[in-house]
Amino acid sequence: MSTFPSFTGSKCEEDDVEYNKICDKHKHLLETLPKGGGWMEHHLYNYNGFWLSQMFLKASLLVHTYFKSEPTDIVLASFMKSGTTWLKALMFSTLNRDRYSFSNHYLHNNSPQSSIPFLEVNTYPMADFTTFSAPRLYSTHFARTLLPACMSSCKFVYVCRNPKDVLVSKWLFISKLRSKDLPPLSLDEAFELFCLGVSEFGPFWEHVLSYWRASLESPDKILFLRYEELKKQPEVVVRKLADFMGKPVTMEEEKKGVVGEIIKLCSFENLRNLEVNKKGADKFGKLLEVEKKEFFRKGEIGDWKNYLSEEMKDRIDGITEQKFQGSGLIGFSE
Ligand code: PAP
Repeated sequence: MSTFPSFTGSKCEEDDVEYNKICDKHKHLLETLPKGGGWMEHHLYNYNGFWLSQMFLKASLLVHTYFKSEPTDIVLASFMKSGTTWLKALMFSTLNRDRYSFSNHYLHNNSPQSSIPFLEVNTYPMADFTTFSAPRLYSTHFARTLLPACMSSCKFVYVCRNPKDVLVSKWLFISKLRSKDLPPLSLDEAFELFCLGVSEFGPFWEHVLSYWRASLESPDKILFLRYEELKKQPEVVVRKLADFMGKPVTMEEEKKGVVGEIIKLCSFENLRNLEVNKKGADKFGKLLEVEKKEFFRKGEIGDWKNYLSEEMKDRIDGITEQKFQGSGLIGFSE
């Protein structure tokens, strides 16, 4: 059964030769990598085909150096604003369903973000993931090809979402986090950057394809989900998750309505209205703090219709069709 990570803090940055080498490499990369317009900060940096902020570029180097995966790990992977918070709650409560009662649950007093930590924000000192009992659960926004080779033996749950909803959700979210030293980012500017692929952890399409291709190669290792499918058929997806995580729903649990309890606990309305998710902030490493309420905005399919013009819709749909062509991946019609 999964438990929580601890942070050893045993290494001192100044004395750590290896860490200092990474800092030098990071500095060199910041000076030499192609730059693009940042959403939250001045710039993003194109590293091995993906756009990362300074902080996550360094995190990538640290993960490659320090992180040791276990074959039993289950990793939640997603592009930003694709349903990570929801999946964190669902995966945590599905895997740990013997541990908490639905009337007095961990998620009643703790945010979903705290239930499954991000790999890339726990990099130095590296979260001591070894104190997890198997299977360990953690999440990442990194594309599949940016992860260290050791992680190819892990299981992944990937959730993707209509890029038009992702764009709108991300623009509204980032507008609140954007550096106060920068002028506000207009929707037109965000749209242009998104279409060019210049978006934290993106391009969106290459991100999705990195996991899609891996899921075709190893369907038993990667469960590929869609936010829209989860909205429409949550029972089907929760059963799939339980099977995939090696804890199928039993006949007895079916009779007790356990699947329905998990869905109710993790529903947008329930999570958003919990006191714990209304106040305070989630901390992501040393540098990033986000008001918990920002993770619960509308939680709907198709809210992009309230923001994007017909022309914008056509352009994103065109890019999606072109990028996904021949991949076997069906686009997002809604
Ligand atoms: P992250 O990338 O910052 O971790 P992520 O959780 O992936 O964010 O996405 C947030 C979106 O999921 C928000 O979408 P919206 O802006 O279109 O509303 C948020 O409202 C939605 N969301 C959060 N929790 C749930 C939930 N339980 N059910 C459905 N949608 C949810």
